[in-house]
Amino acid sequence: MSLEALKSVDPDVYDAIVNETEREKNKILLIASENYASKAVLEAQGSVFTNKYAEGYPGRRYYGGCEFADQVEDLAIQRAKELFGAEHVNVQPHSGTQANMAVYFSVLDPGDTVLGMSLSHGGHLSHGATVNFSGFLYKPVTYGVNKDGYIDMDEVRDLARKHRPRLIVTGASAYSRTIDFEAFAGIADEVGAYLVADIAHIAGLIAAGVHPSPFPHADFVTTTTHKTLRGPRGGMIMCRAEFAKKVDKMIFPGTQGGPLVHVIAAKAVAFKEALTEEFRDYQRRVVDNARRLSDELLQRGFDIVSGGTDNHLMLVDLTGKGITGKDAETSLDIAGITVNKNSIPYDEKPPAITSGIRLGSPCVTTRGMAGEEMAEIASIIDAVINNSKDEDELRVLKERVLSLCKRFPIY
Ligand code: DSN
Repeated sequence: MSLEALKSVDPDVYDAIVNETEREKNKILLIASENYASKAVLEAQGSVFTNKYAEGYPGRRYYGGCEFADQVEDLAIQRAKELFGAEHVNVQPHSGTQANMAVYFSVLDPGDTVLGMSLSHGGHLSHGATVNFSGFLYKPVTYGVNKDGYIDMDEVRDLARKHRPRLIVTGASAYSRTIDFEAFAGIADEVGAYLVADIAHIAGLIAAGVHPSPFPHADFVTTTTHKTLRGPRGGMIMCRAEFAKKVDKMIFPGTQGGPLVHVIAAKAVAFKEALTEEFRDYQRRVVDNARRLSDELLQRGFDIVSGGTDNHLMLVDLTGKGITGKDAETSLDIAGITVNKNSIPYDEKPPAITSGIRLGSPCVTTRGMAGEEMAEIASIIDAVINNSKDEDELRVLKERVLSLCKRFPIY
């Protein structure tokens, strides 16, 4: 995209964008929740739809001139329905947390009990973390993973029977194993709870059929659109038809004003891309690459929580390596590999330090990297962790990263 106007009006922001482009080009991005959106998605998101107010829904707006906004929102809705087999779709949430908020507001009263995965075991802020609205507006009860790193469905059932939650939310930000939506639905049915599946991390895998679908098991399915789904930054709610009116009212006017029509246009583009065989193949490669990276790290003596991965991410437990997640993140970044520090289950270190790092394969797979490159990345990570304080060695390793990046250009 040409940035000529920006360059002359605001050289500071122009420089930041150029620098960010270089960063994304010359580093290996292993943040599990990130991806490279396509040029078509970027163009739609950077379009004149950013100028448009369109409060309301297609055909029922509070502003004139919404005919083309209606067109892109209808396209996004129809494509999402096709992609996920959803009865009702709302593409207006600005984020995954806002999607969850609208769902909770549509069926819960303040003080109701919500059962979700503990943030410290891989859950998400909006699943009942005490620092989030979901934790202070509702009464959170949390389940975790067992010592093997797996969600223990017996524990979930016991907690549900004991606390009788009005809503159970499943889904995670740092869980590398398949989520059994059917088992969650059985527990929710038994205790009379609504079931929300937050599929933000694995939406692309589900769309491609490489992870089981939450449909028809969940009452509500929420997601972001920018992770494995590879669309613009944003959120979405899917639900049974019976909840359609309540959900729509809780997005607008309940918790949001005007929708971001330029983002909705970009969501429509991403969903079109996700309906292709190329995308399904991409998701299969995402999972293959994560598995290969995990295997290569295991062979080099790293501990992976749960011993591996079924999806796009893994949690590396660095306890045995004598380095914190924070320091590993810093040293890896010096060598050109971007990751995030992450608490591991039963972590004794605080969240700002942590004993682990989270690695994901979506970005490197979008660049076209495959098995051999996963082996090379694991070898570089191993060398960084073993030489984390040796700046000279980290600079040498950075050359290996650069050479990989040059072979797999972005855009
Ligand atoms: N913060 C996101 C992640 O990195 O997983 C989840 O919203």
